[in-house]
Amino acid sequence: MLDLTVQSQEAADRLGDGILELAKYRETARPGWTREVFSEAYRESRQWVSGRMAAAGLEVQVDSAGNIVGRLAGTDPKAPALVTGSHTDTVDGGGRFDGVVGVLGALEAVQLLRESGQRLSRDLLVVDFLGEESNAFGLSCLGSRAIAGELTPADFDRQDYRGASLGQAYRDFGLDPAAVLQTRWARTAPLHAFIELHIEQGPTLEQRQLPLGIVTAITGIERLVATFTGSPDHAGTRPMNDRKDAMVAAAEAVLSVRREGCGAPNHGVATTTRIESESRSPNVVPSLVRMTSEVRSVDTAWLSGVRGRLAEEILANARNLGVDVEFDWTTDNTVVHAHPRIHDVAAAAADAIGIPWMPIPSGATHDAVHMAALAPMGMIFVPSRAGKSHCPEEWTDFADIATGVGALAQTLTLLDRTEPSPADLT
Ligand code: HGY
Ligand code: MN
Ligand code: MN
Repeated sequence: MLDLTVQSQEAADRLGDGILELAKYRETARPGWTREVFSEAYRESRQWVSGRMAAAGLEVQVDSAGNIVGRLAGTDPKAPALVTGSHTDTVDGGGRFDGVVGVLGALEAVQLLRESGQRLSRDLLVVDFLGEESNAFGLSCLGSRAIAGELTPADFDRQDYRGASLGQAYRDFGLDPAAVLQTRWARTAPLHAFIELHIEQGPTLEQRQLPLGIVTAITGIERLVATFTGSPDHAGTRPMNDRKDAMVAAAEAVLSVRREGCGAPNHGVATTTRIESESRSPNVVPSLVRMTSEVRSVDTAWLSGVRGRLAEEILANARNLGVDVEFDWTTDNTVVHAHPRIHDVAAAAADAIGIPWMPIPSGATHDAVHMAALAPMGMIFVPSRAGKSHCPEEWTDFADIATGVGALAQTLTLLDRTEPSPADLT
């Protein structure tokens, strides 16, 4: 067994330098580290990522869906490829590690394999997936959905709050929606496995003082945009018992969403991230209010009942206020389980190089959800300081990332040698 643990301070420093270098590409008018999909900062950062992949000795190309793909040739070009990677776009006001650790960490794993004289038999593809974060068009994981063939022409008609379409955003970014739809990495060229290194984005590994998590399942997400329609009135003259106040109905709905998340039997969360009133005047009873919420769980059965439970409670409360409600639900993704074989190989890899680990569900979604449609999938987590993520406080020690890189490199080495099980080919 090759000892691939990344103990060298030099590797940790190289990783850290890269992470801090990439962090310089951000929208300076926004808080934290903001590098949203289709933004200029994102466009410029992708030049840097491509250069970093080339410097790592990969053949780099951008596929027609905008994914940056670096290829490390294996000794057997006929063998189905291994794939790893993540994303480098951020949320608004985000951090420096979400997704970045999986892209730069993969490049460090390539370096580690090279330094250990290890040549994979299979090609290794390192992918920086386009637009993993959910965006104003309400569709996350744009690049990995395209690869998995999950995007539809209707998706490009989705509009942001200003009425601009996703298709136009792609065109403005230099990508042709028609070509994006053709990108799917068809099953005819089967992939051997997909493994993604990522920060945990939660507090568990740090609380348990463990350097590594091996993901068991990735949460499903139900997204809701609820539109409350009441009646506009003069805020100073309409009596309180005779109003159809859309804002009050929405406020009650926010608490219904929160109670739903707090009542989940297993891992379950529910968040309302936006309330918008059409009226701009401070002296008008709100008549049109839009609420954006999401509910997540790795418990498929509980999550499947969310729409009915919330609609019933929100409708009843709104009707008591004389307010109508329309629900626009989207399943961002269903619960996806890591492939048992990939989970076990990652566990064996961690054991082989003496890294303690725990099995862990992912409350965040990832490109791995969509890559699971193309190949047996697994994920490796490294700790997040204080469990903070999607905010400027997001931090993971470089030495912890280097440990995750060692586990990734070892996992890739073991996967390279394992044959697919019959279940993989169904
Ligand atoms: O929303 C998520 O879970 C991921 O960070 N895109
Ligand atoms: Mn991420
Ligand atoms: Mn994220």
